[in-house]
Amino acid sequence: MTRQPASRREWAKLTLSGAMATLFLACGMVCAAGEPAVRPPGWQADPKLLEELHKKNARGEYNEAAVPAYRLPDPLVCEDGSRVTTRQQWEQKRRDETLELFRRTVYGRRPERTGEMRFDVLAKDEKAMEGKATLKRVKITCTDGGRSFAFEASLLIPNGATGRVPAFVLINNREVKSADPTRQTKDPFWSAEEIIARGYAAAVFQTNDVDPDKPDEASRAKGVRGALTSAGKAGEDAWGTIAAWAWGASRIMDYLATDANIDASKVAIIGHSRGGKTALWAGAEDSRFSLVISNDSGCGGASLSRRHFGETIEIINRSFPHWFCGNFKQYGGHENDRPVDQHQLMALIAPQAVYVASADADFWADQRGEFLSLANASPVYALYGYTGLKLDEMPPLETPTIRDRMAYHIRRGGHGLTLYDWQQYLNFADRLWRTERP
Ligand code: GTR
Repeated sequence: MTRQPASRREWAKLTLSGAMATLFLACGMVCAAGEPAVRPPGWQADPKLLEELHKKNARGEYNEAAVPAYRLPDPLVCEDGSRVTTRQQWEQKRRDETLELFRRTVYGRRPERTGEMRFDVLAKDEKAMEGKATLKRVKITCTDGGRSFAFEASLLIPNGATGRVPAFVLINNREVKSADPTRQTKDPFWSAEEIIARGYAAAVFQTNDVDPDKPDEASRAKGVRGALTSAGKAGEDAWGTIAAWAWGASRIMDYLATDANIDASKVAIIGHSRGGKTALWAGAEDSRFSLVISNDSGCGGASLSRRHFGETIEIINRSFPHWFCGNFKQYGGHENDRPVDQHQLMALIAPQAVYVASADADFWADQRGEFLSLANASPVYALYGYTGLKLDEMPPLETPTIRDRMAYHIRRGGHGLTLYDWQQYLNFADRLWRTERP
């Protein structure tokens, strides 16, 4: 692939970022440069693909040279200006503050109590997947203060496994046939055969079953946000659909913890695109997920909004007003006013593992911003003794890079969840779950 020389403006920006990094490190101010000081090797945007976007007059910002110089909030600096240097300080102070900021200004608040849970196995097929797995259809009912909500999940468990097995939970934001539990339709979007072949269970739920993916009031009333009471205020910090879907993922985790075939200490939550945004928030809200996977999640997910590249906050709020809380609306065009950026969402997942993946042609999701976000969470992983990714370590195409509890890859092609993506996630899980540190 041809490499483009960095434009003068870009160099100026990067140098400015580097100078700022030194300055802020020196004076200990509450900010950090989000970008590496010099243009790193590794993945570079294909100029032909960018030109195509330009010709199509596609929505969104695609000029890397126009990315503004920005400062990220330092994940390790508390609201009172004090600096976190130990894992205890992070857990007792800054983590809670950060979680609260995301609840208040991005995703909104889920109900404070889980209520009473009930799990009904509606159907069981021990000869699913040509005899390789047992399929269970589970109804999950949650009741609190006389209000009740139920939805279904499906679970495929490998037959013949000795003991409890780890599980992958897919948040399916596509139609049912993209993640068909009966396996009459096999779509790589849910590579369930691969998951089972590795000895893991594969669970799935439909986002629409938990909360309809529509902005109108009638749709909202049909989902969990209509049934249960949010801890937040309507129009401000009441939960949006992403928070509702993430709540659904936690309820599946509740179920898995009761299933004698599942090792609940090894459960991965995975989603693509809006499902990827949801997976990250689910992992932040619920530290029982041992591995959190964001596939092409982009704006409001893995990518840094201060880069103002690809889909922006303004665009996403206009297209999907129901995904985030009301307070998030004020940051369209005002990214620098955000008290957090998305690297802090990844920091909230620490010390659990996080895998972020992008696609070469998926500029809408801002691949570089997704990588930089992950790398900027490294200081929090370092508190736990884990090596993270460095800002200049964005790898070339299809070269997965793994550091302790962090991993990243960018594959060929466009927006999607493919067999290649699944294989990398499974490789990482093999390593994570079988070679735990003592
Ligand atoms: C797009 C949206 C993205 C992404 C995607 C998807 O239209 O702008 O943020 O989430 O949908 O979920 O496929």
